[in-house]
Amino acid sequence: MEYYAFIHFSINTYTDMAWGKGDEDPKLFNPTDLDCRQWARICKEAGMKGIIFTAKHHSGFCLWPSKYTDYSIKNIPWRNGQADIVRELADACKEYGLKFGVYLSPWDRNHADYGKPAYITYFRNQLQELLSNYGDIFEVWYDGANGGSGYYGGANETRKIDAKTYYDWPNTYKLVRQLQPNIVIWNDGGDRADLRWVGTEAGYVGETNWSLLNATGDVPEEMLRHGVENGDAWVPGEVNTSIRPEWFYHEREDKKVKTLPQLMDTYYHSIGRNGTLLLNFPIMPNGLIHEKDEKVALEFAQAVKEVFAVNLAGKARAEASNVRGKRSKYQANKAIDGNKESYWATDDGVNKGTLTIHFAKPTAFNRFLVQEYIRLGQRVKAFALEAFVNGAWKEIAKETTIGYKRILRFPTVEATKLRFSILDSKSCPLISNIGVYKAPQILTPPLMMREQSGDIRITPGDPESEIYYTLDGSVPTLQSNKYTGLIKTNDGKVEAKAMAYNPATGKSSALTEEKFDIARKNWKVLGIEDKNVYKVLDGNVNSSWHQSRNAKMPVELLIDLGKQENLMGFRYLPDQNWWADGSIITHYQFFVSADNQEWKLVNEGEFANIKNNPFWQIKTFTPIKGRYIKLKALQNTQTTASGYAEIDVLTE
Ligand code: FUL
Repeated sequence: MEYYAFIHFSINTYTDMAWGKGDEDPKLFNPTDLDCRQWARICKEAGMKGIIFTAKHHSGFCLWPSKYTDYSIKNIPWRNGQADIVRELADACKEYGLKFGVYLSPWDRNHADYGKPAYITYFRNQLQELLSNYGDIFEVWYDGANGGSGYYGGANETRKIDAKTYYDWPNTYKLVRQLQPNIVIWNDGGDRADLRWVGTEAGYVGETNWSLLNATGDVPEEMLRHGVENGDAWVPGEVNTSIRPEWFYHEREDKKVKTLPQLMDTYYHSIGRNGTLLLNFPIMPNGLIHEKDEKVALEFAQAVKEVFAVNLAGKARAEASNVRGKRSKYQANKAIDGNKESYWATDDGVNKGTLTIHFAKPTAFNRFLVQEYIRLGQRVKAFALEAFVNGAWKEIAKETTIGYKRILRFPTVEATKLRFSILDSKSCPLISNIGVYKAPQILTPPLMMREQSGDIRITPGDPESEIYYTLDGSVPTLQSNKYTGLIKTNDGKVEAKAMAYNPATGKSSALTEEKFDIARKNWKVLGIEDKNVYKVLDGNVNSSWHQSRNAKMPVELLIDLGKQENLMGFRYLPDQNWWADGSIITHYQFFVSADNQEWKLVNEGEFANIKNNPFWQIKTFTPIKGRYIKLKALQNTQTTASGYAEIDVLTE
């Protein structure tokens, strides 16, 4: 399956939220132009093999007319309550030759019984509906977000559950397998299923990636990311990520759709690391996928096709240090014959070996693809790659696992021979496929940041490229300013645009666009001695600061803006390396003051799904004049040490 789609659509599409609370008015749901065939067409053209659909997200709102609840599309004016989107999508998938899967959130912020045993019956009844009435379901996705505040039938309270025991997964799995014997069950790791979460929604799995876990015991982040070398349960990793920063549609993200280079990175960091890729499309309120998402998804498919169009090893000669029983069935060329069912194998007990590819003439390449014959298990623990350049072997890479598929990227080399060495393996290695490719260069859009001084720094993603930029909102061309170092600005707002250009190929990158608000030049963080606190104002998204571990919640960050401003919102970026150290604020209050004496609460609430998706949180409020701001963290993902990468304001 390698590559398939997630589709996020629910009641919160209409409230601009990441998670519905469960009390949203169902009448809001009104996809005037709904067209599931558009979704299926795009996924098909994008080279995806199936679609997993959010039949019910955390809000509890059902996109099929479930018998077991009133909180569904059967009770809304749209199409007189006669629609069934699960059915429409299942039919569209059939038409386009795609597999169909469902996401059913265990956490239900609408249901009165959530947290009680009765809810488990409800949940299973819903599974029964979804897995019985819509044909073959290839995957069921449960989601690990569990318990918290919600509407819960009007109780409006916080409900905690013990995720290990509450859902009684073993019995639910039995039911699932009975209803859909060929299904793949996804789980976040806690209860072993068929596929595991990789511990992040950022679009990557570990470079070392075993498709194994232990059948019992806890599954910490580390194991989600890398699997377990000697695990006894086959649970490969699935990399789930969205084509935009968030899972649901938000108009403000129309300019934040991932770029082709970002998606290519995701490809190499998921499919290229023995994972599958589940890429999400958010559906707009009108019921369609946005044209920008479509465009880049199709470009992505085309770019992947171009990279892997010609296997340069295909016409080469392969030679191996050892061949199992010296039989032609297992000889070296079985790895380059284009047939995944045949493989190169060594004798029992020979867990090391080399396979050398001799090119007919000096050949330039920058990608290496290798696959194990996975039906007989994942075996290789370490391997290296060398190229024969100017009469000598030059090491290109030294890596660990391979698994179903491993792809390496490296700067172009021209060589007459390529040596693939297995340095260690659990038992004799079985290599079913090797590919050598010359990928065309894709220019990465440059990174742009505004330092606390107000100066703008632009960093290219590719050392061979030049950068051109504008500060007036126009699209940069080769006639625009060429970036040579920090750009001085006045202290006001700046709309900056930049692109990278490669003079060798004449190609340019996608555009980077940033709207910077006022400069933070004269801002002072009050009441904190630690100078590192200024990392929250330095514009560098990768640097961060944390409140002391001993500080008890709530904690505050108080900033003097230096002068009065017309404030209308704030932005918070959590520590981007939160699992290493920091803690992310989930519930907050934001205050403004003219004099640091009298404070006004201007905004409060939740940064929904921020832990899994730690992007910029943007909150707006009724405009107010003020010189001092205070972000009060009420709750965070850990109990201590609130972490901040950046704090910024929005002004009128
Ligand atoms: C998360 C959810 O909380 C998000 O809203 C989204 O559905 C994502 C796929 O999983 O845990």
